[in-house]
Amino acid sequence: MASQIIREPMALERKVMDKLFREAQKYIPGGVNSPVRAFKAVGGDPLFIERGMGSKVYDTSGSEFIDYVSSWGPLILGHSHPQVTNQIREALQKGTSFGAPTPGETELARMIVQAVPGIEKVRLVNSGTEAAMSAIRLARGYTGRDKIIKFEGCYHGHADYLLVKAGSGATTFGFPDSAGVPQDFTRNTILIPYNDITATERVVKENHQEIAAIIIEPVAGNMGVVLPGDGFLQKLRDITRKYGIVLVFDEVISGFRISYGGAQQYFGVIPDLTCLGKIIGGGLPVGAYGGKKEIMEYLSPLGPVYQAGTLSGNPIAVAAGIETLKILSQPGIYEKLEQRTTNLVHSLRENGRKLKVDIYINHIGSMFTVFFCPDKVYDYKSAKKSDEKQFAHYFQGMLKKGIYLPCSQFETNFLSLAHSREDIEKTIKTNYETLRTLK
Ligand code: HOZ
Repeated sequence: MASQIIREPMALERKVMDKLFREAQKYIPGGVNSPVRAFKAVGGDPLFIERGMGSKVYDTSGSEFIDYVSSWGPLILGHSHPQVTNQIREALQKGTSFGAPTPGETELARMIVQAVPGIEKVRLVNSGTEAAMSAIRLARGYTGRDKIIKFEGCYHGHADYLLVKAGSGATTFGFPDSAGVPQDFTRNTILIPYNDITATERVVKENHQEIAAIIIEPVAGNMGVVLPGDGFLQKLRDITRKYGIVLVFDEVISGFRISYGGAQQYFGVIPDLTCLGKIIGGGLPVGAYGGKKEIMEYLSPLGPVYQAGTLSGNPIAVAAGIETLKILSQPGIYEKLEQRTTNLVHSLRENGRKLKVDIYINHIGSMFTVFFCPDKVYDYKSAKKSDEKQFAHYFQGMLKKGIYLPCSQFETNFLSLAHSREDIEKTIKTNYETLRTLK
């Protein structure tokens, strides 16, 4: 690998990749296995990635990019971290799946319970989607109620009743309410604008006997980064406690990302149930949901709520997750990530100010989004005011100069521990040059 020639991004004609994309489209809808990977919102065809190392990805024509997608969040240590890949290799020697308990599952569960304040017991699944739909079923089983509250622009995976005003690809492609979801399936989903505590209190007071759960991304990462306003999460905690409603934090993105104990530790608000994914699998497919023992013990085989999975707790994914969490548990890691991100964000803001380009940046921990709009972004409506055309130009300009960003205005940039001072300096410089072309 070391001897491979790294070409300047886009220096090569894209013929090889065009061919790969044409071939992919023959067999895979849209040529992608998850819609957010398509470059539809920014134009052009997606890169085909050959490999990743540290903060960089390399496409099939050998071009190098500083990567801020980080596989949409899991790769907080960067690509191909040697300790993680070693553990994966070791686990592989023993077999790939058993459909029976393994010691590693208990170890990962123990680490999660020790790290996340709201989790006393946890169940491993295979994706964030599974985690969220299982947590909702559990909340319904536990309370005996049907309705749920979700917030506009939050994305909790692609279960029918959660694909309502959903963020991520659903927003990017202009279908926040998916076709194929019977109206009847969403009639128990109540929608409220993010950060609107007045509306939440009113709706809860009017419907509390029917509401099983309030589910929220405590830091929204699927309409771009949107932060909870002062006291918002605490007020949700107070009102759910008052009415016996299960508070579910979807920390698939924020879990182990903004602090070792996630957003709940960062803000000091402890939910009843938590959904996890991404980082806890170290880059392999994993999800989890956990919470109060009393609620979790409603799950089969102890209780009446059913949920299952052949590959749940897969030993390879579990090995990658354990090693990732071991590294993250060392002191100073999150401070370092947050400091680097803050420095980067300050310089990007400064660039916008100098060049008089209207940008608004939200950031927390190692997550940030550059919105192309002048005003504060605090909910779905304000995020949607962004100039998506300008974003598309920006994205393409950055890509041409070797910076790989999420290909939508409504996604999150993720820094990893592998992003070096040089990477950040190059990103700031490229951002300046690219913003200048937008004027
Ligand atoms: N939450 C991720 C993007 N916002 C999901 C990635 C995907 O849908 O592929």
